[in-house]
Amino acid sequence: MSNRTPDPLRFPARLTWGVATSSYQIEGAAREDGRGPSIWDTFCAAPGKVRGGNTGDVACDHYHRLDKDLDLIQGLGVNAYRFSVAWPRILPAGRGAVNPAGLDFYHRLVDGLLARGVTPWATLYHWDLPQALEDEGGWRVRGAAEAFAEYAAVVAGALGDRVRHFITLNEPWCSAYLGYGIGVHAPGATDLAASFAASHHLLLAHGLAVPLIREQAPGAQVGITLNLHHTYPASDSAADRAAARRGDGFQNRWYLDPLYGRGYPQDMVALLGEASPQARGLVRPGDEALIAAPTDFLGVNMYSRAVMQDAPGEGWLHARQIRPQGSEYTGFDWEVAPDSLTDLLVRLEEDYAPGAIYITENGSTYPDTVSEDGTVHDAERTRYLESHLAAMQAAMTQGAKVRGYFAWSLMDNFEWAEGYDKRFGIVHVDFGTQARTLKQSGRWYRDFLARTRETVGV
Ligand code: IFM
Repeated sequence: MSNRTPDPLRFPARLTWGVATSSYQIEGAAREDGRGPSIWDTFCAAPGKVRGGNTGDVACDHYHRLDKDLDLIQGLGVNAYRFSVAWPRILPAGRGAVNPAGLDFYHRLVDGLLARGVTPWATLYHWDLPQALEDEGGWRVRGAAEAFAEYAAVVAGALGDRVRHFITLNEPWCSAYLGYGIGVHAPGATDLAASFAASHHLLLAHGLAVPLIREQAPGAQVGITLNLHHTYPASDSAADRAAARRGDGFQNRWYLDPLYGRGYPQDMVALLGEASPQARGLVRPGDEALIAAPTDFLGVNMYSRAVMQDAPGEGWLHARQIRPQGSEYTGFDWEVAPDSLTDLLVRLEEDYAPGAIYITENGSTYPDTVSEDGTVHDAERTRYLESHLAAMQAAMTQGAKVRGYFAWSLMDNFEWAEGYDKRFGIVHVDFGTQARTLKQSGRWYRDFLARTRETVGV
């Protein structure tokens, strides 16, 4: 943990302060009201893919506990809530017939938020691809991008009179690389070329969707969320500095460069060789212009940093991420590195100048338990939260146009391949009883927001 003293945290007025979740991680009701199967239903059903054989069938049962969960959100004093829409609830077969019951759930969610004075932020894709599209090749093929554009237009048309903030994709790096490259996420493929094909089709999906969302929801703010790691060399050697540059290319520039009109980074295209979507003829003339469709904001999901060391012959990147000694680590073994958030935000401003930056996820997992006194004493998460808010504040004083922050996550939920083993919530969930308990970190966030509201207004 850094030695920074986070207090007093002082932010300007009119920032967005929220909590975030995603559909498959919290909703449950996996087979209700006409929802079609998603790649995560299939992945969870395959033996050995998810810790403990856990699934999102019930998750936090949010689908059935909507009103109480909205009260919980309101009680935190946030002014925004970031959720995701489950594509298979809206278009059970991925495209074509719209399922009105699926849309109805999000109408109730959005209306319920607005009635409580909370601004809805809708993410359109947080990894639950309809299985019917995966059966056609999934993100490996261009058809998924076209289907996503159709779906985005349906959701923006239905909700856009009340939802004024749309995020097209959440963390396309994860969908592409974890899902198609190393197989630890759905659909579980292990093929480098497929993962880079997927990354291109995901970016294309975003680019095709942006103008359609604008058409259906005039005046709405549209952006994309990336998971970014500021990248550092393990030593000052030229080799390690080059490894850090490659790590940055893989994790950050592969997405940022085309989104901000620079096209795909040529050093990475060369490194990928035959596995690149360019070599395979998947990047058609005009695609890069579509991907660079102007957006209103960049969503940044930040959890840690990457320290890279040169490793000739190791994987296609010839680099490895090292685990720095003497650092603090979360329950996921992710290094706690708040200063890297400042570096990241300042770098994004300098290199890409997005119209606005929102931290759309930031948080940590620890093995929390409810003590006998009924409290979850998660001091580490509270420190994590405080230190990262201080890091965001530092970046703002250095000129980064950060306009909001969403804590990940509102509540403990289905943490993908880790099942229910990793808890990221500021609200504890007992998955046996579905009891929700505000953790100390949640109380801290609520009190911080109340102080901020008093001093500058939220
Ligand atoms: O839970 C995930 C979320 O779905 C995407 N970003 C990272 C979180 C923690 O792993």
